[in-house]
Amino acid sequence: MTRREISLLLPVHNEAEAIETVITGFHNEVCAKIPVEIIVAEDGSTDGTKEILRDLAKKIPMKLILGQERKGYSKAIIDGLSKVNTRFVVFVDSDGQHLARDFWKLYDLRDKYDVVSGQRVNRADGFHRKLMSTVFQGIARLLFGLPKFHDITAPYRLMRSDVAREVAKEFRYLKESFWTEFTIRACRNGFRFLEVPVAHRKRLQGDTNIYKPNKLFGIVVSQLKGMLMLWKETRGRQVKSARAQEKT
Ligand SMILES: Nc1nc2c(ncn2[C@@H]2O[C@H](COP(=O)(O)OP(=O)(O)OP(=O)(O)O)[C@@H](O)[C@H]2O)c(=O)[nH]1
Ligand SMILES: [Mg+2]
Repeated sequence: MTRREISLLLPVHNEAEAIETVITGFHNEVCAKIPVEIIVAEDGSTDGTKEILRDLAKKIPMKLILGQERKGYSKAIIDGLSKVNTRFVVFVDSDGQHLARDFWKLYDLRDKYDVVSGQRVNRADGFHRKLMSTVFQGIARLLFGLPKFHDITAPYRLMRSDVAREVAKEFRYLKESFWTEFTIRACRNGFRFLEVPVAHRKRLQGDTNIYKPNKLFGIVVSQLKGMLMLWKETRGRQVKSARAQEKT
């Protein structure tokens, strides 16, 4: 493989303590072996992350998207996706919770499924986070008739870029849980998933940027409302049956 066929898209917000280690880790583990384009979707950082990224970009080739205002995870992912021009894209958080070496578990299955999703085994999150995920996973399954998922919100995923774009352009409601809405819509659009176990550890430094304890109640309410709106929108619309794999 000479031409780049894969992009690695990292959303970044206030990750000054971790970002250099994480990007260097992926660069050494993956970019040293296959040509991968690193795309960094950063916005709203106030802790020196932008400066670290600008310096790092002098040593490691990457596309940098820097924004002054915080966009939120979902918008950052969607904007980052607009810069992808490779056949496949891998999404991964930039806080060091995932291992670069697990990339190969996803990569090896890239031609066999539409979406290969890194199922977090021994998820290194607090009880309330795991409980929230389990409950929302159950609700999503009931409301949308999804197949059984172990980790519907998994943020480490590989897929064809056309699949990512097709589904992401429909995204509307679950701003605090992009991957839940993505998974629901992708299943309804007939895309085939495989979950692959990957490691998960505590973030390298700092604290969650999204599920802050004082925001949890608001997030739960907005997620429930979002699920309901998504259900209303999709109710009565036929689910597409699994599509044949697209040939190149
Ligand atoms: N560009 C961008 N990235 C974001 C934003 N919010 C979060 N992120 C990134 O998205 C990833 C997930 O956010 P986290 O705060 O780690 O959320 P989490 O993994 O659910 O929480 P922890 O378990 O505490 O790590 C991290 O890499 C963040 O830097 C945002 O508004 N914009
Ligand atoms: Mg995290």
